[in-house]
Amino acid sequence: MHNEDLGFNSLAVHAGKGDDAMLSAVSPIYQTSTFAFDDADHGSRCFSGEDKGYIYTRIGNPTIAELEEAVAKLEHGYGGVALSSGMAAVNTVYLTYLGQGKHLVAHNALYGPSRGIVESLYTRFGVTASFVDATDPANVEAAIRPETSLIYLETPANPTIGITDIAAVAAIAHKYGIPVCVDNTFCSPYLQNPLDLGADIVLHSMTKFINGHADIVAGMIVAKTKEHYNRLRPVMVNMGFNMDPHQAWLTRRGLKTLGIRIDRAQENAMKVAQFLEAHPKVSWVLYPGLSSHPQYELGRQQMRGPGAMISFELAGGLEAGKKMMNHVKLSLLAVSLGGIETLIQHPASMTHSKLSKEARLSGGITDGLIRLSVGIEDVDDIIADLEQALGYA
Ligand code: LCS
Repeated sequence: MHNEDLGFNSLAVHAGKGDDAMLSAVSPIYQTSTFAFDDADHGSRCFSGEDKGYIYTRIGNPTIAELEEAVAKLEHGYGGVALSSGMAAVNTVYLTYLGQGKHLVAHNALYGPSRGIVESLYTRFGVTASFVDATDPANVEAAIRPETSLIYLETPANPTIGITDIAAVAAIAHKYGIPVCVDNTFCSPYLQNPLDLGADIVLHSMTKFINGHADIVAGMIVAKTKEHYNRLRPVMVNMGFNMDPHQAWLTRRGLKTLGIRIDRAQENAMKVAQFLEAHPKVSWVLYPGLSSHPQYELGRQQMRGPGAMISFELAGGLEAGKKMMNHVKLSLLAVSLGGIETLIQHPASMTHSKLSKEARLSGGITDGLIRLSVGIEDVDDIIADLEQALGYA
């Protein structure tokens, strides 16, 4: 089978199958921590890299490798590095490119801990950071310093749904020789391929759309080149940020239906966004599929679809929002996103609560902002649920 000739959904189902004894098993799992060598010389050849044999699961495992290869193919990258969580992926990128005296330029609205860990931990090790509104690429250029060693974006951003022009930022970064990493969690490779737009590294919380079933936590980094891959992979291995084979097996299963799940969820999200925008109790809605989104045109160029994430605020602000969230019946009041269930949450008191209010507001995360991850239920049921909950707001 030549993977090069296959479409997205065919690759999502088949890519990454290794050439080994269990190939005839459609969905094998190697739940093992270690691998026996044929003899001592074989062992030493595996360690030197002369032989491609597996050694130890923290270093590599066929079930994990299948997932790494599949996501790397879907992201059009050189290689994938699977990790125990999305935060392990974020930290592997930070640890690889940041260090004493180095400077990070990042978008000002990121998943809370992706920004928080820089401000609370990396600064202790001599890293400095500028969080800027990267939806205007000129702000990124203005923040670059001689010691800037990484530009880090999330687009669309969690939870503001702001869209950054990846190609424009990559062109600026590469003038200065700085690598660009894009957190592609909100789109997944089904809707956006940052490496094709000039990014050097793409990462995912696979806890979200890629797995999609709210049953595991997982992360992935895909490097565009062998050089970046060879820098990133040892950090994962030696920090012990590795994935477990069972986690990889479940994620590989979830990946198989990524395309059809997103097709359904974003079809639902479009109708939900239109419903919210027309509702008298809603003051604003941000969704890449609505022409009211400030980067609507950029989203249409850069993304293959608007996705399933919506942010909105009620005219009654936070208090009204809480009443609404307390009365949903079908949707779940829960963090996380990108799964088959519709989830609603309040970033200022939940996912982004560890950031200072100043940091939240600088990124546009207002106290009244509510985030909705639209699932694959029947859209009439989702809208009826939100409508009855809005009745309490
Ligand atoms: N990047 C983004 C954009 C995320 O939304 C998250 C988690 C992460 C990285 C970290 O991934 P994890 O370690 O959780 O797999 N976002 C969450 C959220 O919005 N609610 O709960 C988790």
